[in-house]
Amino acid sequence: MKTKALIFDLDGVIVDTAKFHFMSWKALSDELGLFFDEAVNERLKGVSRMKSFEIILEVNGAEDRFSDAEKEELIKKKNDLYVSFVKTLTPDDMLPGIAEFIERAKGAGLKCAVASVSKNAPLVLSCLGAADKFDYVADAAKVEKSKPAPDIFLVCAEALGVDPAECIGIEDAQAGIEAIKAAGMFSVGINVTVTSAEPDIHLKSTSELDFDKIVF
Ligand code: B16
Ligand code: MG
Repeated sequence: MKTKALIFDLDGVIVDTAKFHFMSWKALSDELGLFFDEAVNERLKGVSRMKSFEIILEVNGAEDRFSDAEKEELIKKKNDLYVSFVKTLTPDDMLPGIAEFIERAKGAGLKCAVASVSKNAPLVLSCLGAADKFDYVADAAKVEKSKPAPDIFLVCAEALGVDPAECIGIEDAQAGIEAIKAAGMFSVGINVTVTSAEPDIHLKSTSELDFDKIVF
């Protein structure tokens, strides 16, 4: 394959915002008397905001405790706190090696896109000073089927005008690896907790992203 595009997940690949998600869900859970720990947080990686709250409710056997309107209000509260943490991000918070890897890819003429299910992706990228590094950022609000469905990766490939078979997807979540594979792309995993499909290449950290070994 001659790679023409790289499609990056955001949280866990470009920046570590999982800690902010954890602190925000923990604050909401404590307020509501719900159990929430790191293991539950791990299950929320790559999962949409509402689905994440539903997983927390399910873990607590509290699926029917809130109406849909109440759930919307509660996830808004969680998001307001999360956004206040995101606003503290600076360019120094990009994960190790990522900025260099993207520069190298762009220098080699590859297109780069972001396939994040986060509705805060544009804000996160702007706080990192990284918005202009990408040719396309998918709008999570407009992609109906979330990861593990391939849709968000396919939307990126289409927007870039590149065949999915000529794309490499980079992800830290199992749901994301499944999405990349279902899209027919080559997958690179970053410290994925593998419970099903293995990524084609699995690295422990973004600092191991070596352009010459990964892009072919
Ligand atoms: P938001 P990714 C995902 O981002 C996170 O991994 C996941 O934990 C979070 O619930 C989701 O974004 C939604 O984020 O509440 O900001 O819309 O890994 O797909 O970049
Ligand atoms: Mg992620």
